[in-house]
Amino acid sequence: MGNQLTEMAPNTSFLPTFQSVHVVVIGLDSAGKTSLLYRMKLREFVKTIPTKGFNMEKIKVAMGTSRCITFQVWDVGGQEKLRPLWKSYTRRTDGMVFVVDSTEVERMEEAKVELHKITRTSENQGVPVLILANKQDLPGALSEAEVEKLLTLHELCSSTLHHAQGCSALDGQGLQPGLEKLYEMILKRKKMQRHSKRKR
Ligand code: G3D
Ligand code: MG
Repeated sequence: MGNQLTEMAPNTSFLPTFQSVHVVVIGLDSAGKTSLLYRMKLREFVKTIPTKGFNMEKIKVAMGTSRCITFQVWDVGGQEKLRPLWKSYTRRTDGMVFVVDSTEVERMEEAKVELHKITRTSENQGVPVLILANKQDLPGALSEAEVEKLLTLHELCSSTLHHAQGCSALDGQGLQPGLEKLYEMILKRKKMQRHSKRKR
């Protein structure tokens, strides 16, 4: 479920380890961003209320057996009037997590527009994106392949590493592999940036 660049980088063990990464969680209102944040932080499903501003948490995630990475996660409100703020939170971020409610087929077009808009801003050129197809525990949830198609991920800029992952904040499935993939994409991008700096 990714683009060519991500598939070219299956093994990152030769790369240096970055201990802390800055990640912003965005997506339409009610997609499950805050629930996912607290599932990652507390390893349990927490009853949420709509996010008016943002939540920030530092989350330690084990990567394989020898690495532990701290994700500094900003969860930003997804209501329409709050979306212009996404730009300021995504500035200088290492990676983005874009969450969709996989049961809301009718809102996929709206999600697609917002995803493409935020990845095209000049500050976010090439910032890796993990697309979380959330609420996989519910009947009728679209698969990650269907979400990938409806969000037209193949139309994202070729320099934007991306990966679609099904998950559920309710039971936690899909989160660990999704975060591992995001971290792998972040390392890959840092490596590409170092290479292009050296060439200059
Ligand atoms: P947001 O932060 O993106 O706006 P929330 O979304 O985390 O506040 O979640 C919105 C609603 O979806 C909440 O329900 C929450 O319990 C539910 N939800 C989030 N993730 C999942 C999931 O993986 N599975 C299921 N079944 N429900 C989920 P309410 O009823 O409070 O609106
Ligand atoms: Mg929220």
